[in-house]
Amino acid sequence: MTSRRNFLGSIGTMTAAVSAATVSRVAMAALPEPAIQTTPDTMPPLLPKSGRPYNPVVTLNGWTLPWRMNNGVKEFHLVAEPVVREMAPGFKAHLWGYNGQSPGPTIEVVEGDRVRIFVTNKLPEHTSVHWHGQRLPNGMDGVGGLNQKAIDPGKTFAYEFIARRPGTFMYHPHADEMTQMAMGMMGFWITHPKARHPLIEEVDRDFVFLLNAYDIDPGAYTPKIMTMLNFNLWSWNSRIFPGIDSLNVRKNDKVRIRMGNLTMTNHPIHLHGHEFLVTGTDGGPTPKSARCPEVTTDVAVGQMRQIEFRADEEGDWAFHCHKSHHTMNAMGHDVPTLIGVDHRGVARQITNLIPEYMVMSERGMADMAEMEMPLPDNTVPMMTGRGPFGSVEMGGMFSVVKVRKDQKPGDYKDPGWYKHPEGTVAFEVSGAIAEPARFKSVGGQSMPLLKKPRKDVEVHIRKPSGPMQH
Ligand SMILES: [Cu+2]
Repeated sequence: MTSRRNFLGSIGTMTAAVSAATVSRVAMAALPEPAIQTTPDTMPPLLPKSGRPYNPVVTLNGWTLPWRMNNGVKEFHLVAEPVVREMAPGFKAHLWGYNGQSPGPTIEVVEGDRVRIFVTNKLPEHTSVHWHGQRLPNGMDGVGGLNQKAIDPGKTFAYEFIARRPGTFMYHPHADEMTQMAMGMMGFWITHPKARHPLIEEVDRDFVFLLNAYDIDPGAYTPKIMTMLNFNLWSWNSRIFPGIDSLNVRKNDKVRIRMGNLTMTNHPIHLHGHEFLVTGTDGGPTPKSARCPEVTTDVAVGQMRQIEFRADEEGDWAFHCHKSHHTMNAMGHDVPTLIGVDHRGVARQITNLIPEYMVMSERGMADMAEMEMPLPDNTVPMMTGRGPFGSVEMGGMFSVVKVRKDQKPGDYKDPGWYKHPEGTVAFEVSGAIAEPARFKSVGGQSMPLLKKPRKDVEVHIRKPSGPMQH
């Protein structure tokens, strides 16, 4: 009964709505049947069948949770449960999530909607749900122990509030948080504006995804939950390249992409070929005077960013985290750099003992992506993805924005590779190369050393080696 009082209290002056919102305890007991998703594919936008109209979002490799209207209240049913998530073709992880997948489904509502979310706990331990960024009664904020009793296994709790502020939000547990987020429990939340909003533009395409990270040893199925920094899988919506779908748009579409970061480090997200504006965060729409053109925006831990741009350049444009080790998949962290080391003799000796042995990285690491070395079961190569010109040599947080003039409005299907107009692809040049002019003088610094070292020092760059502090 406490939660009912909170809900009615939060409605405040909406007296007329109170009676409509009053549901008998019998009706409360009849939970909406939970929708379960069985595939990791990007689902088409869920057009609202009831309630106020809005332009729905598209969740990258995800889906939106259907709801039912119950006496003017939008009712959703989340089921917290262990799931098997395909992170890339051929690689399945045993995670925790909601309604069959990790992350959970996107929840879409409209500003002013009265919302009731049932949360059923099918995990082996207690949980709770925190509605990140929302204005709501304190007892609905979902911090286990602080705002509510945690939801024990087998129990169902209801959260009720009014979606007061339009914007970009997320949800995640606030009970044994480190374990439950390391296992993949999180989801996106959009509150659409109820009318034209001076700071929220209408767009043609609106994509959403969460940045998340896992530590799963090659060949294993379950993330290590005690990892604090050295995660080895950098994912968008629990998918890693080449498992992340492309963002397919029509030329001249106005495109919005919303991202939230639930990893333990920041991610500078970079788009090729276009400039974008950061138009909002989980704090709300960004004032127009504070928007400046960018091609990279950093999404810090626990932050959300929404970017907008006019997709006016046709092509296949890379879209990725700019930390180069976040566009790689699982690898050992202790790989020494062997660039420039000739180890043919050593390789021949080892090959006598282990026939599949291959030396990595004497010319860099691109060889690995091209050769696709034999791997343990259930993992993906560190760098892979076949493009029209060869291996893309990427992994992790990488996808492609595909801009096509013949992509139909509302069509999100992959149009295939871009066909470059004649003469617009970088090309090989043959013939003799002139000796470059080089500066002869060394140094030139304004403050010369008092005493020069007797011998010049030359260093070799060794990267990557040793643990990476992300
Ligand atoms: Cu990153």
